[in-house]
Amino acid sequence: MTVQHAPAPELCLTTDVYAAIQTRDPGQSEFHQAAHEVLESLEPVLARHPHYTHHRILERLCEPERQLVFRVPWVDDAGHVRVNRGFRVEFNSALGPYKGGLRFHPSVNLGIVKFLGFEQIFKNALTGLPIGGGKGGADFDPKGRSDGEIMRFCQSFMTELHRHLGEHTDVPAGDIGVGGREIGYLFGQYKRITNRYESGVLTGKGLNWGGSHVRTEATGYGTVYFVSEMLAERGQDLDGRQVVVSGSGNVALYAARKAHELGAKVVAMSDSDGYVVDEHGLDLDLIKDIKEVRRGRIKEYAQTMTRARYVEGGSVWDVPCSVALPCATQNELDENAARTLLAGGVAAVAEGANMPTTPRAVRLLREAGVAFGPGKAANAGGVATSALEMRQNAGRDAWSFEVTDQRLAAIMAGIHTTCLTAAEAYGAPGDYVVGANVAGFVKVADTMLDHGVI
Ligand code: NDP
Ligand code: 2IT
Repeated sequence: MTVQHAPAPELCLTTDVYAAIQTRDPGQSEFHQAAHEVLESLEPVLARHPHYTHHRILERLCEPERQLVFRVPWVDDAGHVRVNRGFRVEFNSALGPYKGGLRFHPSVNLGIVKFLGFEQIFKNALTGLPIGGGKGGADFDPKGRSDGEIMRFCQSFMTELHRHLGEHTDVPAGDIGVGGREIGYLFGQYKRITNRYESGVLTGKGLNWGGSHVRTEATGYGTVYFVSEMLAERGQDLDGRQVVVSGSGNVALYAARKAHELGAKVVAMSDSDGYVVDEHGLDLDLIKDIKEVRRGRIKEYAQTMTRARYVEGGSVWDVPCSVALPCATQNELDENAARTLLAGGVAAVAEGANMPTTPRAVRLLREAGVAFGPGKAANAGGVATSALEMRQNAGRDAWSFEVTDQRLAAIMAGIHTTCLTAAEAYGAPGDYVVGANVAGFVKVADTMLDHGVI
């Protein structure tokens, strides 16, 4: 069906939409940044397809379908009542149920959740799987909290959030500060309140109770599969390359692992306190034990491995490398870091984290001809494997590690091709930023047109 509309009263180009966002949501700087990056890629698309403008697709895309902000009261081990703020931004459900992680970190606010939810719309579209975009979390700091405190917090969080979730409605997963332990407590509470064993309501579950093989590894592995695709495009590979990974959480650990498996040497990793350098290549089992099992700090690596060096504070990007994988948090790789990386001869940068590279740093790297994989494409393996988990849950099925890993690798290769094809079609050959933004947008926008004005 074709809906006939009079031409829009004035042509709303991306700058007008951006100005409106700034006026309407002042102070949401991360959301502004994420929206700006997408909008500036879309000028040629809008010029070629004026119907997107007539139907106000940009304005609709930039306004979440629903935003939830709620109180999360809980009791700490000393018996004191604590109150945190919880969020869920259900951004866009054109392609499927809202899908995206939960972040527990003291920095979380509505602007951060909106930036993450906005990115998620396009990332999820790129996977080719039927998932819409959303994100959530709380300004809760899990650091130093006991298991009991984490459990009570998760239970209180889910007591409010459960009414908005469902396998066909909204399906959260993990993000910073939310891993397998937290997903377990959240799932337990959802099951208890609803009296439903609804496996598909959360992803990142344990293997005994509906989780998928490879979901734990998927974001990091997928990022490195994407790097391999970018390098292969240039007739190169990862073998023998020096790699630096920021962060030492879920994404960082498995990005480092896969880079190592493909013949690279991972020489530095970090956490929010500092970084470790090991010129012989980091012992990744030791890092995993410190961070994943002991929930310790990265400096403990240098205490055990005396050949390594720990640098308190500072920037992990000071360590020369040919492949840089920012896998910690937003805006952690700035202009200065980009200059240092370029001086050290960096060949590829892929964002395992969401928006870790500042706009100026992205520009410097792209202008210098570095293979730059934006998060929407490079870290899409996590949510893609979440969608594979949902598929297994829906079919009451469980695939092997090998089968799931092959599907992940195929999805990452598909995203790589999709980005290059879209970039070529819109006059920016080889530019993965333009390619990811345009390809993700067109799929969501065309679907929104099909669904009418909602
Ligand atoms: P984790 O909580 O497992 O690890 C986060 C890591 O980043 C830790 O090493 C942490 O250090 C560091 N970090 C977090 N915040 C800051 C900060 N403000 N400054 C410096 N370092 C910081 O999270 P994930 O590995 O899951 O997530 C990392 C990134 O990847 C995030 O951007 C997330 O949105 C993104 N992502 C995650 C996916 C997933 O499946 N988990 C999927 C796609 C993207 P410390 O311990 O000191 O806080
Ligand atoms: O940023 C992300 O893509 C995630 N945190 C994973 C989301 C998911 O639903 O698996």
